[in-house]
Amino acid sequence: MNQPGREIPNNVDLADNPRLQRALQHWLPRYHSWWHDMGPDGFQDHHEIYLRTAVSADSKGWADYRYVKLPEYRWGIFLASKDEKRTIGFGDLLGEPVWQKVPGEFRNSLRNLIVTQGDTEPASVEQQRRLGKNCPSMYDMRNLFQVNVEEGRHLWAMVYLLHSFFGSDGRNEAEELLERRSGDDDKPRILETFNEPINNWLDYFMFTMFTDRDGKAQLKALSESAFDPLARTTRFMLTEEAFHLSVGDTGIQRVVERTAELMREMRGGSEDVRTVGGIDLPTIQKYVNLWFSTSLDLFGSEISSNAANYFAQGLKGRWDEPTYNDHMALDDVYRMETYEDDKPETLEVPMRKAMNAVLRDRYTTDSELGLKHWNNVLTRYGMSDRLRLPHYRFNRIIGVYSQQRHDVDGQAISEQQWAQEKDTWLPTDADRDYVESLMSEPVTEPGKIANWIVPPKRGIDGKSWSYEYVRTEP
Ligand code: BYC
Ligand code: FE
Ligand code: FE
Repeated sequence: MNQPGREIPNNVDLADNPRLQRALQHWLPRYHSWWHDMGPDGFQDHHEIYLRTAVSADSKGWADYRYVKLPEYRWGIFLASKDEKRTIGFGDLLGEPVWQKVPGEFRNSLRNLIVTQGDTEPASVEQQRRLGKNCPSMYDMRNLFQVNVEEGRHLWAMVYLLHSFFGSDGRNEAEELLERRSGDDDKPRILETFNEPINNWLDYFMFTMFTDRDGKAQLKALSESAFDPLARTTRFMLTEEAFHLSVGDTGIQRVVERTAELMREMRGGSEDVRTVGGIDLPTIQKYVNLWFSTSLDLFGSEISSNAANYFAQGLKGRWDEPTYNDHMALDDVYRMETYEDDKPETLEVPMRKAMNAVLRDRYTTDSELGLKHWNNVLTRYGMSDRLRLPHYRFNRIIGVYSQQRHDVDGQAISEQQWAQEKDTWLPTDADRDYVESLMSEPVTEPGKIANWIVPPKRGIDGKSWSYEYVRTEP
């Protein structure tokens, strides 16, 4: 740990940056002890995992694969390559050169954005730390750990920015990122959804499908930032994020396929697929309803002056900002359907104030793609059932729809109707108990798979899915 510059894979000239090295020297041992305490439970010392490690920012060969013990994973610091001519792409400073340092007047806002982003990364590792113990296959276990180490690296990415550009405040924030704990009463993680433990694999696949996808959306928005080091850091994070999303998307697809298979074996009879150990479609739909709605809360309020300021100041843009025509967004309005005293009402919100809703809509389109994959499976099995996203007004805790109950179609309903029907829309304790009863034992033999899911189409790094991705020391 004497010269982190030499040991840490990076493309930020760490070896020639004594100031950053000194800051990291203090933080790294704390990171390692956090990982040891809060990383995957029971897989720290005696298991070697076949993992991908980022080793450069070259789009062709940015990662390599090898067996590593989790604590020995080589977390690194990578930024996408620099474009010397890059200018600010939106907001009041449109067309000016991007910043290589943090302008004093935006320091607090930028720090808060980076801290909020950074906080979710270790939070997700903490939430998922027990899932190795009830995995459906060795392949899935390996993917879980892959996601976990990369979320650890995403924390490093944000800590790199805090240490490099935010002085002693930044160093303090970097410490606190290791002190908050998911679900802790005194020092919880910042955003709501990241304080719930994830104990079963249906929740896990939904989380990587819907909550990691909020990560993708936020990173897309931050990768447009006028603060160039943030833009370049988040751009590289997105290359890793794609795999996290595929874990969720294909994970649910495999669950749906197993359900369809079991139903076909029962010859479409009226029998409950639970009697043969499958996860019934109504239960899957409830989990979709839950995870889509709680992930929408992560976008913040649909009407937000924070969001307007971030956009005006060039700190946070839109998903693929260059594809928009008007980068000022001063004249447009966003038509928002709300309720005033139970009557539908359309608010005309100035576009900049509606940027959280704009990002949420883009996220929704992206989520629909996953739903299409799952429904294609049902079509292939000749089934007429379909899974769908609930309306964005359903089950909201944050934002303009949180004041009123809504059903899955977005209709306003009374508290009493909600109480009567919510168990048909959201997983009940009994649903959870059932799902978890399927996962009481891990399946860890190569080539074996739990009964409630089908194997993936292919494995990792050109290997078969039944490859020995996790080796145990004798
Ligand atoms: N829970 O104007 P408003 C990921 C706060 S996931 C608790 O509505 P704003 C990942 C808000 O902070 C992506 N508090 O919201 C996924 C504000 O407080 P202050 C993470 C909340 O600021 C899986 C106040 O309410 N990245 O990477 O426009 C695995 C009023 O806020 C919540 C980011 O989030 C909530 N849900 O937007 C691993 C990007 N929502 O400032 C990783 C950075 C709002 O008044 N963060 N509040 O004290 C942001 O861009 C914004 O902070 C938010 C909120 C979009 C989160
Ligand atoms: Fe991440
Ligand atoms: Fe992720």
